[in-house]
Amino acid sequence: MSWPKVRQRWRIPILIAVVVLVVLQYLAFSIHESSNSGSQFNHDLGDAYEQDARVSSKPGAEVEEKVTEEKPHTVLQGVEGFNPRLPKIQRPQVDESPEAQVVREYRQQAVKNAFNHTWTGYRKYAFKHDEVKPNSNGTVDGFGGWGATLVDSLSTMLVMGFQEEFNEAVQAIEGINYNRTVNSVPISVFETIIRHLGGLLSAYELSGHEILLTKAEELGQVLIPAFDTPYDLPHHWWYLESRMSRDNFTLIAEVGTVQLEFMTLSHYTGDPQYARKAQRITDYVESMGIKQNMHIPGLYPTTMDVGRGDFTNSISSFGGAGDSAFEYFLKQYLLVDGTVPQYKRMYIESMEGMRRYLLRQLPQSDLLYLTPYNTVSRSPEFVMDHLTLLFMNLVKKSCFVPGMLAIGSKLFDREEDMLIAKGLLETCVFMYQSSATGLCPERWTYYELKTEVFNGKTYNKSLKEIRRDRFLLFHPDADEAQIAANEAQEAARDTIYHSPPPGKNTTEDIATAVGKRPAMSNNRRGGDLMYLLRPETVESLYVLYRITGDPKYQEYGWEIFEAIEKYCKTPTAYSSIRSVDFVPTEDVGVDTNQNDSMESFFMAETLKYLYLLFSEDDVISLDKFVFNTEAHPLMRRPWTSDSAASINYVAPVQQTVFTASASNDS
Ligand code: DMJ
Repeated sequence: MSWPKVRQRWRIPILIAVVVLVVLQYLAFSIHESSNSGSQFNHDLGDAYEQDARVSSKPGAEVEEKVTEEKPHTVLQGVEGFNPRLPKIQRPQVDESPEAQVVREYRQQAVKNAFNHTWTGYRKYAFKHDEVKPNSNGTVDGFGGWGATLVDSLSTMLVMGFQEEFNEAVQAIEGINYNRTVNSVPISVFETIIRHLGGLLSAYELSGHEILLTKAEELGQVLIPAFDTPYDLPHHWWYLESRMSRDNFTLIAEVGTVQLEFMTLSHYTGDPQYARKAQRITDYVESMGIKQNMHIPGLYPTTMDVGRGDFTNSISSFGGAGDSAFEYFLKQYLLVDGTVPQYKRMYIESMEGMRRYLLRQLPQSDLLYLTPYNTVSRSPEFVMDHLTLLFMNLVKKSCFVPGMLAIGSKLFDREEDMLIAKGLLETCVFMYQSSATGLCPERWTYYELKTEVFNGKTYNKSLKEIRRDRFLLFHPDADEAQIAANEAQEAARDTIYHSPPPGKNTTEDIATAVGKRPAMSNNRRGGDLMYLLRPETVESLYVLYRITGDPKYQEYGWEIFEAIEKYCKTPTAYSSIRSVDFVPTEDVGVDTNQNDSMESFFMAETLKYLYLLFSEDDVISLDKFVFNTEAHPLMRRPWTSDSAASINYVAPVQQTVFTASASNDS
């Protein structure tokens, strides 16, 4: 048989076979692409995606692989396929016993019910206003009147799975006019950025609703003139309509808490001006390290003049006025996936300063404190009030620090920071547990004139030890039998919580289960006794739980939630309270101690962190998200050092459908 003849005979069949093969291959490729959600994004992952494939074959990666195999990836698990270049933050996932799961889910549902209750009240009485007044059902418009609660609640709704409520909220948000305030009062640039801009961007990422990005950009453009100062430092108060401020005053927390939001806004809009502005501020703040009033490296003082570009006091604090600036050094580093060494440098310098000068402990005690510090006189801050000389004001806002330190400890392998984080968190929890209501005062003061520098000992004890210590605090002469009786009582309470009766109302359970706590004697504590529904301690509890897996953090969180339910709940929502040491009796209702006020961070932060404390570990994992300071999760992703300021940057995630795992069943 001659070759040319064979060729002739098979030419057409071979041609058909080739065409069929090409078509089949094309079809297979298309199916693979379309089944891969966020496929566009996965292309853009480039090297990082390959690295992900390499890393996932290492020991320890099986856990994550198991999770993605068992259930479909949802947006609450972050950018699909992203594996950070930085060390892992969360502990490896472990199996949960069926009993533990029942308790966890029961508690999670209780928190979800609390959100539902609050949203229903806000929607009914104050929809589109900044806040609802939870006792009188009035409204408050202190943040421009653009619906601070509405916007601040968005990401919590998505995390908890309130899809219908979310859709309604988005429709309302479309009508916000960010070019005018409702009452021509000045806005706080800081609050607008963390609540509105952070809220819109996070919800955009989690839902893909374009209107949220449009609104975020509208707001960004309105805010940019507030940064038109010689060194790009933003004004504190800003008259939006007249584009001016009444003075040059600002705080380090306000200057240092725009970066996450502005970098994310540039990323999604492709407009680099926001990220560039944020970076110029960071560069300038770092350059002030050698300027006047900056006496200790990393301990940036709290107040600033945006015209002169200098510090106007010498007090450094991790409480209000300083707090989130330090938090953002670390979080910027996370957002850019460790590609900008400057953020790490600034964070570590500040932590070294804090460790050396601000961290104190009570004599003969393991309780750690952070105190505001005068960097010129080199002394912890004394605060004079009309009663006494107060020492060691532990402002409750500092309770975000344990979470920050714990994350930093994992990222930078700083073991001692983890010890300090655990110790400080015990102090924060102690502030709750030692009040009559189980809630934390706004400001906690210890009447002692002597303190010690941190000596390496911390109050990092087991739940059993903590309970024993608490009992002894109020019953110093108790014998072993009484201590054992207390233990039995605590165990009985645990049984109630750990065996939720099906169908029973959570609030009723809690009301009968929580007994009256004894008040702490007056020479131990003073200060501002209000509880403002603040989130910082539960934020740190969530972080420490996700990192260590120690169930005591869930127990602490649950106790705090119970106390909120018992003393803060109103028929409409939840209210801050006047005194954490006042326990209303039966003849005076709980409302006598309530303030008729609920800031939007209760829904944005407090309830979200409590919910996540009782979620599965892969829901908003710390390895996939970074929270802005208002608890709005932003997705971590591959990053190049100039990417925020470049329009040719990783394309936005192509998720347009909300796929939260939780359903709205409350
Ligand atoms: C929130 O608005 C933010 O967490 C901010 O950083 C500090 N204050 C409140 C909550 O206490």
